[in-house]
Amino acid sequence: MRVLAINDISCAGKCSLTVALPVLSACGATVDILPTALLSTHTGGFTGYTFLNLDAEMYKICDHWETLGLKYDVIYSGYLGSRAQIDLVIGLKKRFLKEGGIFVVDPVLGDNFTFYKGFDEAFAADMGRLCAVSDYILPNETESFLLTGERDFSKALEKLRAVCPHPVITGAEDAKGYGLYYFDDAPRYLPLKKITGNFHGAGDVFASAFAGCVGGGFSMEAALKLTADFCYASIERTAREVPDRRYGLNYERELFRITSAFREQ
Ligand code: PXL
Repeated sequence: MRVLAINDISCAGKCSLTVALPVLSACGATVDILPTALLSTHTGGFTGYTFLNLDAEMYKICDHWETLGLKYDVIYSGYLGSRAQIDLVIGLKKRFLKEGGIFVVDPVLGDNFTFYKGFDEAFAADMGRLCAVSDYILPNETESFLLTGERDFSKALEKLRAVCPHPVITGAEDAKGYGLYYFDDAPRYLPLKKITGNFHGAGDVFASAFAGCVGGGFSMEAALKLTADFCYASIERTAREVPDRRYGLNYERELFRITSAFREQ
């Protein structure tokens, strides 16, 4: 399986591409990367971080790849550095996704019911257009709200499903408890255990593992269960081992869950 991971490089604080590469590799993928921006850290909870937008370089990289005839089984996109990049990524499906390949979009926009720094309503509307050309989308509860205007997850899932065949709303907390709302061939709910706290980078660990599992041949349900187990174990370990939660998940020693599932597949 050959995967293209489109995301930023946050040099410190595990998230985005520094997470996507090892996690997708554990799924047995050969991973190429298209970096969207270069930051000293991610933007959540840090001040004074550096940010270099890579718009111009992305166009050049893609033009070169076209001369090589590169094609991917899976394209997975996460944090995008500008609205212009959204149109570029929409175009990549046609240019680089194999016939029958899978396009997974994590519409990174915000958390805790606020936008991440640099994002706004216009960005969310453009992200909606990217969701509309994808096979799987993985909004968290905040992003689900920003994309649909719905706080009720069943209604939000219905709206997302009108746009994309397989939406997953992650980290959804409501009267039912905590879990995933998703649509495979019908609307479904997967209850999960919750560990209290704000764990930066958890969404990227989740999206990378899910893209690798579903791209690697697991059913949507099996991919979500395996991904959720891996994330839970990583978050539990992080809660024990990492005092400063801005630096991301200690997922490394939990990767065996993924590699062993692929060995048994
Ligand atoms: O984990 C999402 C993410 C990715 N990349 C950057 C971010 C964030 C969230 O804050 O700032 C640069």
